[in-house]
Amino acid sequence: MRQSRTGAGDKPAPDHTNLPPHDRDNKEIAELFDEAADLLALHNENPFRIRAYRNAARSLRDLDQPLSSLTSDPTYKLTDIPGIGKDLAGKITEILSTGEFKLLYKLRRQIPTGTRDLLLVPGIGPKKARQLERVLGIHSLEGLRAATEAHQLAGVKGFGAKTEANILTSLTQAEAASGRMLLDEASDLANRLTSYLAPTTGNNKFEVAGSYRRSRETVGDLDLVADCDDAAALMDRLQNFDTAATVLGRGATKMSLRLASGRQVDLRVVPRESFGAALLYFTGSKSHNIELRKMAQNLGLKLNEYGLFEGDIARAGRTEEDVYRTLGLTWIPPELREGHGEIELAATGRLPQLVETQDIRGDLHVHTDATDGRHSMLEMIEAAQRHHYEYLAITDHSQRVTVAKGLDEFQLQEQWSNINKIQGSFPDIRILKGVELDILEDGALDMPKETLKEADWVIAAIHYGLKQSPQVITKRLIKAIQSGLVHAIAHPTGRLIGKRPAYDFEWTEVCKAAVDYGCALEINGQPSRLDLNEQALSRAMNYPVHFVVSSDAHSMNELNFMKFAVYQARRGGLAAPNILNTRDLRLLKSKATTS
Ligand code: DGT
Ligand code: CA
Ligand code: CA
Repeated sequence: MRQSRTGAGDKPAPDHTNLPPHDRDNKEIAELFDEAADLLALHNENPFRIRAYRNAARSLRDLDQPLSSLTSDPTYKLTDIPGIGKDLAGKITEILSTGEFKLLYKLRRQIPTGTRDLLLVPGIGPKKARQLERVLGIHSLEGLRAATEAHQLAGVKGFGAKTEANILTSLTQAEAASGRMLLDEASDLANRLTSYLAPTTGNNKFEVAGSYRRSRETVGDLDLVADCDDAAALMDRLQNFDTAATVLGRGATKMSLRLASGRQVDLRVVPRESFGAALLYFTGSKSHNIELRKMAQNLGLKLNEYGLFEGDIARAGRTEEDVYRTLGLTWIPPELREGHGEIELAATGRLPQLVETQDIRGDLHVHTDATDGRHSMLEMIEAAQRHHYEYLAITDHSQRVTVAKGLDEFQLQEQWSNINKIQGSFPDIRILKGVELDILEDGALDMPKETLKEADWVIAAIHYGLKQSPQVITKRLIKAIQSGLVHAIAHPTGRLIGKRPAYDFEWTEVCKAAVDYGCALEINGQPSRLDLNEQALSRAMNYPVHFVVSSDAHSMNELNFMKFAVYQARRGGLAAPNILNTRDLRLLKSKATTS
């Protein structure tokens, strides 16, 4: 067993035997260091730096004394641990004292989830993941499957036919485990479950927690948390939600169910006084929970799904607010609970005032049956009125998008004169004459300038030539922005979740042009797009650029997709003033160069 140093002079080594076992710390910090090493390697960082994190992780796992007790000895030096130099000792102190690890948050923000998912496949480490990304442009498990099935892997350096075959086998497993719901499916299921269970949950507390409550862009399973006098009755009812469901497990307070659709639902029933702590725990994320638990430990408290305890005495637990307050934090909105530095912001009162769905005054991206929408313009306007919007932009496709029956200038002008005619019948909502304008492969606009000058609202988008180089895409976007005729760029990265990676471009150049020309960037609420997503937002927010949130509705019902755009904006930390369509119509256009 490793001994604490007795230090200089007469000071005896402290007796750790009475301390609670904190040996979780060693393992958890080792895990964080391993993750940091993986992400640094994905970044192609200095190999020595990567190896330092890996060695340190191994050292911490081998250590047979809890770090927290070692550090409470003032004579002990972390640098005495093999493989821990000054820099890493500082990181350990940071994690132990603040519960945070800033470098890791930064790395997590910088690397898209899809790329990180590749590391879940056995046989693929950071080096291979980078190779796949560089040579074949693979950014997701889906992309990896397509390339593997097309036998493209065998030709890549470091991969042979055998590796390819192995990857194909392990992929199936990885995908089966990671079959995830898009937000509309998760939201429908959550709503159906909530109303189905309402007769049993009655006046008690009930909430859908997990990644769903955090509005992550995809959801693995639904986690229900209830406080209920009769747990068995609630479970019986849940079991009958879907008669073809399989019960994966059932105990006195928890149950897991696989629905006929293959989706999993977990239920946890807790006493009333624990509801807040349980909701907090099952909302996650895991990294957020780990940081909170560390904070609690630093205050001499213990946090779990039953409450925040001092010895055996509960200090908080009934509500989330109570728990956060007792830890010295303001309540943190679920969308921010990803372990990206939100706890520090909450501790210092610097959390942003996140935008809310009620702040949104109009939808600026909507299609009709003139192109690929399902409902007529009148139907879309009436539906928008039910959302109490003050304005609505009709933005059908321009001609280049032939698959969507895109409009030419004459058809567009006809639609606009139609808007002029009917506006009088809708005194409460202003209909904006708009278009979703294609940015052609050479950056030219898919509509004559003269026509565009008459538009109230032009959103421009790239639908073709998505595989062009980042330099070419950058030029296209900038050329469109510099035309001075474009109010916003729609779905700016073009990604489709699980189907198509984002195209890349020079963010600095595009964002600077957007700022200079008063062109906003869209956060698109289509569940398969959610574009910009939180990683993209954190890049774009380095510039004083404006955003719009849109539904991109292709039917009346899809106007509801606005909420998904708002959730992603919240995940990106956006406040109402960052978003143009929280504004009054007169203040809507941020354009500096045209009017
Ligand atoms: P998902 O379902 O994959 O989209 O993601 P989550 O975040 O809903 O994860 P899930 O369903 O596995 O667990 C729900 C929450 O429970 C999770 O966000 C945090 C909490 N939790 C689960 N496992 C652990 C754990 O090992 N440690 C800690 N601290 N929290 C956990
Ligand atoms: Ca979940
Ligand atoms: Ca779960």
